[in-house]
Amino acid sequence: MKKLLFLFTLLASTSALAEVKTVTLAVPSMNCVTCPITVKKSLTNVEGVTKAEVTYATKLAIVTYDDKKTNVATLVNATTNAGYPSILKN
Ligand SMILES: [Cu+2]
Repeated sequence: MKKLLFLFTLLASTSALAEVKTVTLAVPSMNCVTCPITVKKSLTNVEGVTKAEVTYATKLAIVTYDDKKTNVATLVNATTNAGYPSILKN
C-alpha cells in the first residue's frame, strides 16, 4: 500500500512539473513552399515537441513543447542542422 501511494505521488508530481510551452521561431532562409516540410520534420523529431506549425508565407515556426524535455536552444539547433537557421521571435 505504501509503495502504491508512492507511485501515485510520483506520477502526480511528474505531470505537475511538465510545463508545456509555445514559442515562435523566425526561419528567414525558407525560400519556397516545400521548405516548411523540412523545418517541421526537424522540429517534430525533437523529443518533447508535440506540435510544430511552419508557415512559408510568414517564415515562422510555432512550436509547442514540453519544457522538461527540450528547450529553445535545442529547437534552434534542430532547424539549423536541417539547413534552416532560426531565431527566437518575441
Ligand atoms: Cu524550399
